[in-house]
Amino acid sequence: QAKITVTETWLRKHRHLYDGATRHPFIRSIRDGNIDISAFKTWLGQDYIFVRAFVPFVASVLTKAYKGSDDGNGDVEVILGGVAALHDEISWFKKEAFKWGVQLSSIVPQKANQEYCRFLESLIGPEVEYTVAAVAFWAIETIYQESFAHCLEDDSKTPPELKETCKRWGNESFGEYCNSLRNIVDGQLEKASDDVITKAEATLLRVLEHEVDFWNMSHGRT
Ligand code: HMH
Repeated sequence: QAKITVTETWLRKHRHLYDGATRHPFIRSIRDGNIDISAFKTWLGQDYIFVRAFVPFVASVLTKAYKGSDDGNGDVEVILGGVAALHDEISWFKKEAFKWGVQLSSIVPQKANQEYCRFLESLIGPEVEYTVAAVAFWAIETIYQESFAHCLEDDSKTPPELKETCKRWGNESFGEYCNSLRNIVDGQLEKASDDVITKAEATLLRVLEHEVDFWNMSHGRT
């Protein structure tokens, strides 16, 4: 029988908050087909800003993976795949914004978004351990994967014009990528000090809170 991993323990312990991030009313409204399109457009414009701020953060995780030097597990390649996907994602946002008539150049980041971007910046510096930054990265990607995969389940009523968006994060290969990130994180946590494990868990909780606030913002609940 496989050993229970650290991420498994955390997800069990924080299930309520985790479900709050992955089964948010915004996501449920996409899944139920009663999403308010203006909320979707708000999310689209705000997420474009978020993803741009996400790039230097992911680059910092890549740098830390490389400097970790014991990269026998291919961490650098997995994270590099994430960087490449972000390049594609930014083009997608531009195309999608055009399709919905959302003017990206005039988007002003809302408070929840600003705070989330500031949080990402706080994780970039060299004083933040690779393990801690990698936990944030894994959680950020996985919340989107689980949220949008939920909108693609057989019994979902997701509007056809939103399916492509859901597939962007909800598709199987993005799911496999998230699993690779999880394996990286569990491998790191296995050999981490108690101090780093404590910091990493606190970081996970902050990511979950920021994600809930981000959905709330899109849903017009702030
Ligand atoms: C707010 N969280 C947010 N935006 C994203 N694009 C992702 C996670 C996944 O990349």
